[in-house]
Amino acid sequence: IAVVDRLRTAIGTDAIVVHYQPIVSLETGGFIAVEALVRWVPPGEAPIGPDDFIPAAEDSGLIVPLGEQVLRRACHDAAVWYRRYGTTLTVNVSPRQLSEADFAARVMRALHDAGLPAAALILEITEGVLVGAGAQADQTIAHLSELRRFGVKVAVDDFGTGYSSLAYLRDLPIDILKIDRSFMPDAATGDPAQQVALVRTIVDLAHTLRLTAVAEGVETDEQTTVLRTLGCDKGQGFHYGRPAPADRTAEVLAGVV
Ligand code: G
Ligand code: G
Ligand code: MN
Ligand code: NA
Repeated sequence: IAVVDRLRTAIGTDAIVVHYQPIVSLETGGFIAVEALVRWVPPGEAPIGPDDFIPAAEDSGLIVPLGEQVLRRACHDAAVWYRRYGTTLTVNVSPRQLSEADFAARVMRALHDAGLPAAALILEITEGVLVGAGAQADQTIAHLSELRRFGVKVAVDDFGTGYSSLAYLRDLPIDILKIDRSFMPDAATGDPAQQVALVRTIVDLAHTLRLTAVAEGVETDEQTTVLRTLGCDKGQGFHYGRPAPADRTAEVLAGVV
């Protein structure tokens, strides 16, 4: 059976699972947020990662109900974490979801039903979503602007790999830049001084635009030290924690493990 037909059957069932990866404050070291990352676990089979089904979900339109399921599940799980620890939630959204006429209403309903305040939610979009004139980009910008008026924040994911111009970054309704993990300094792959200078440039750009800088793909203590020195606000990566199921994440946040 084609992957799309199998996925269609899985949506709405507990074969769609949401894992959470911690995001830390580089100032305090504390876990301050989690990113929701979807997995598909067909009964009796190995889990399938998002890279192997999100593209098909986007092409087929299944990303709309799938994304809604992930958003609702994640808001529900995060509501208790937010009440207990102030942990915020960041959720990836696809261009297709953002172009739905009722996108903002769906997000507000998910927040309301979960009892999660709008200020506890961040939506992650990719640079491409906002770039380029046209009705679709206008619609997306209108949705994000509306949600921001309620306190929802917007993060640009994988920053530095796309095509956003400085004018877009200045003018668009965004709050956070997530620096793509390919920019993390790595002695094995290049000139350390140049790598660090590049990260510094992105962090300074974020701050010049009054945006929060989040480093992705942090895997070592050395990288953490560099990021703190550069004044990067937050970090995410295997060094702080891998994506984990909700029950495990609850234990990590509680300090049990
Ligand atoms: O979880 P990693 O573990 O493999 O995620 C791979 C990619 O899939 C990431 O780039 C992430 O942005 C994307 N992704 C993960 N979960 C979701 C989701 O719920 N919706 C969308 N649109 N993308 C997701
Ligand atoms: O594109 P996005 O940032 O939404 O995706 C997060 C993806 O990055 C997930 O696939 C997640 O498993 C992966 N990831 C998270 N932390 C690290 C890390 O430290 N190193 C690497 N190589 N991948 C990571
Ligand atoms: Mn992301
Ligand atoms: Na990313």
